[in-house]
Amino acid sequence: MRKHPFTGITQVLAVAGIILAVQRVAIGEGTGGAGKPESSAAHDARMKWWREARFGMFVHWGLYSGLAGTWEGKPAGTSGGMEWIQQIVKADTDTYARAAVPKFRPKPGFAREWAWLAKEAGCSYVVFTTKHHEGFALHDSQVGDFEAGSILQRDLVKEIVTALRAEGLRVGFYHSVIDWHHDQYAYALSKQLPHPLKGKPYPNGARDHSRYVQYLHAQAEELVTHYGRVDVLWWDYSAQDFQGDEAWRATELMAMVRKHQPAIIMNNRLFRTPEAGWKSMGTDGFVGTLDWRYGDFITPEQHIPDTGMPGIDWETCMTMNTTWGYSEHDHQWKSSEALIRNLVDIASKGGNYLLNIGPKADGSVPQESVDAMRAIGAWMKVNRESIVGTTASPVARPAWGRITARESKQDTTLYLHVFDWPKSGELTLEGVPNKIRRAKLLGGGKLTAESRNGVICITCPPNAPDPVDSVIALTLDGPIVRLPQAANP
Ligand code: JFZ
Repeated sequence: MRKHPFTGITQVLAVAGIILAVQRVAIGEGTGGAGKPESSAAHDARMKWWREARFGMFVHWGLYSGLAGTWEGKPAGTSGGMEWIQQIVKADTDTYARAAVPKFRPKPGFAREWAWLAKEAGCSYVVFTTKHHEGFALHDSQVGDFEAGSILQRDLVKEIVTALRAEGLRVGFYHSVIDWHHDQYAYALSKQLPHPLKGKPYPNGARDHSRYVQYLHAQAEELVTHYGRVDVLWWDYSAQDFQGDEAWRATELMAMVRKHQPAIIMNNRLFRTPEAGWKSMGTDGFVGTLDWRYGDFITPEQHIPDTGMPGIDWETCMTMNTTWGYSEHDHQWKSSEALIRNLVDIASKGGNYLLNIGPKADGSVPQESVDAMRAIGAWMKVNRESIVGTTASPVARPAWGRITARESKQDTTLYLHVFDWPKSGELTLEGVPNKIRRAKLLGGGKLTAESRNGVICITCPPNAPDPVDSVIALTLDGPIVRLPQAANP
């Protein structure tokens, strides 16, 4: 809710303030805002919890959730991101708001259900949309009126953060720098970024993009100062032709966030350059390097990289059906088997899995997503130690599944994730010469393991304990000797 509307003299003073701020940047103060480069040790310390977490829940929720993929009584589509519905139907923001606002009715206590679900599934963190491309902010903002404070007299960000913290979950804010509502967002500056009015003249005359950027920074500052510790900032997104300092004053934006939240972890989507890990447009191509000034991790979307990337932190975000925001028309749900195996595949390559739910307008979670999260949770209850706190496999990917690892000074535990249980009654692992200490099945049951001609052979019961993924914890002496052919799968 806007408490101090800019009018008359205050507006003049505010604009003067902006001009002064811009001048200060121009003469050097605040440029290269990240300051001194961070040491590797400091970076590792900051990334520690995130690297251990391996599994987070993503939430896409906004006005689009109430439209549910339907515009004027007809499906806007049956697959793909329905949080883009304003763009799909090319609605201006007033038309969109008139249709969507009356439908967005969060029920009391909705956020606790999200938190319980994430906790039950075994997630360590939750990243949720504080504002998506539609421009509607879920917090009670003082610098705008297209936000929950003005429209619902609620602070939904506060409700969500409170619920997540109560379950001991880490908190991440997704925040869109693309904005289809703000009347100074100069969409004509980019050919590559989406906007419902793209190709049309600005309906309100010339736009001053710097005023939008001022608003973007002000809302981001509210988000990182009003809600206690924020663990992740998940920016979205930039294009080759519009990105970084030019589009968002990104270096300054990141420095401001870091000033208030020194330990925060941010993604790479304020930029679209090789230094920020990007190959080009799209969300699957990444170069093998990342300069931390542009983000702490890269963000493969709907895609699991073929191999891990040594030295680069990454997080695959993925939908359970094909849309991020709720759609009543999308029934292409992935099986819980596929989701569990994705989590394992990602962990075996040293990445994180950020799995999305798209709650409805009242905040309730679609039953299919509740069921899937619970199925993952049931698997995690037995097998959590093979995911949380593990590292990428030090040995090549076996034909029967995946491997995650936990190394200590004295020994190494390899978690053998068996997707295809051996019909022969024997599971083999090649290329690991270490002496065997013990083998056991997670969930109970000792197994015999022996080394024959340098091949580890584990005798297995006839039926798979878990048809999705049975995990054998194989503990070996010392560190794993990484053989040249055993490159990280
Ligand atoms: C973005 C959003 O547009 C989408 O709605 C969702 O929030 C997802 C997690 O992130 O998706 C993108 C981002 C970039 C491209 C495509 C989709 N791109 O560069 O082509």
